[in-house]
Amino acid sequence: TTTAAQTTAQSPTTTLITTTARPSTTSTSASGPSPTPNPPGSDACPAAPASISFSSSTLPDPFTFVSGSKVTSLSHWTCRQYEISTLFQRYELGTYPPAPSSVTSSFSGSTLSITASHSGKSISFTVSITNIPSASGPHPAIIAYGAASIPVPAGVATITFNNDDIAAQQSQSSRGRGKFYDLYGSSHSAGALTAWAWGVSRIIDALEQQESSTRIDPTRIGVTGCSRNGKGAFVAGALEPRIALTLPQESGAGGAGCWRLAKYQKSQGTNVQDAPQIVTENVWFSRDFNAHVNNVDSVPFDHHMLAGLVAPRGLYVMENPDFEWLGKASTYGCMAVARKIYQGLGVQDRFGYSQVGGHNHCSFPSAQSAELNAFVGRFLLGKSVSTGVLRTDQNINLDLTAWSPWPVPTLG
Ligand code: MCU
Repeated sequence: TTTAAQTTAQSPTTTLITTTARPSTTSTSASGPSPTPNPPGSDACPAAPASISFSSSTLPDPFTFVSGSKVTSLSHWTCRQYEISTLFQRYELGTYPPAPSSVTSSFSGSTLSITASHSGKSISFTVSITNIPSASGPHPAIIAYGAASIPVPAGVATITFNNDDIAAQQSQSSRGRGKFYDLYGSSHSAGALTAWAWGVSRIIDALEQQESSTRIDPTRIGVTGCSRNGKGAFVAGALEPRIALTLPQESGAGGAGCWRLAKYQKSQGTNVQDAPQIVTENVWFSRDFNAHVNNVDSVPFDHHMLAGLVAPRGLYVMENPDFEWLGKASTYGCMAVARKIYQGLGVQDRFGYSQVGGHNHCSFPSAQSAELNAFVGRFLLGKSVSTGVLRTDQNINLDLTAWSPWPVPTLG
């Protein structure tokens, strides 16, 4: 008894729903693993110290709080994630604001319209939802910054997000420009990556309101973007726990790369983007990061811990070794160490890093298709397929034990 694929005609009617609050915790996807709320904002977690004196030339220990106390349980880890998120926002990303007082939405044709209000101001933006499967659903979707440059598998809708509309990224002159800053003020500390993550959160708020009209399941959402937008996708996955699968493509420095490893590569003569350069190019980070770029050893985290904020949710990082600027060793080393965090949580198979060359920047190589399909299959389509990869087609010369000289506890 097979059921013929059901064709549900898209209703042209517009639904308008208003909410004043959004749930702060994440829900479980139909058959994928349950994501943990992250960061939890739990009162039980110690606040990150206001003043921190830190120095480490190797990648900082994700399993030790700034206070020196050790993470020995999953609930400690949840608090440590809260601390790590606080530190990322304080040093590098700027403040990720809580949900605004009101978010309203409507869906018509393929356009999802979203209005967010805060302190008497409001902004509106739209995203398009395409390739919604004809069966009644609800269906998973991937939010693509700019436009998808990965092949989105069948059965998954694409939500196209014009992130530049929320925060501009045109050299230094675009600081504080875009709808996020219209709402929160042009001097808000958030850099563009954080402002875009806020936009993704509002898209998910709207999807929660519009599940019956869009037929998109808000608990099975992925996020992707390439290059600068890959940094954005990575940060969205780190800051928004309702994202089930994070797919950064060729994000390089400021995404999958670690600042300390880029500094080292540069000292070895590699033309890799590093922290002092990146803040002169664009407004991806908070202005507050400028004070730290010449002394990254004093930053109490590095980007292996950005992946640690995504954990235990699905993460598949794609990189391209052919462009020196992206830092093939700094992304490989950073993510190989990130995988130790997933390992400590007992979910190493939910982590993927794959570095494959022989293609243009942001042009997806078919050699990664099976891995991408497995991650999407498991975390968005609810298939029972195996995931988990750490792969490079290069010869990377890094002593990873020396770069991460801390023990990995067994938490999960
Ligand atoms: C890898 O992402 C960036 C990189 O950080 C920039 O330095 C360069 O200008 O642009 C890359 C990019 O976004 O390419 C589309």
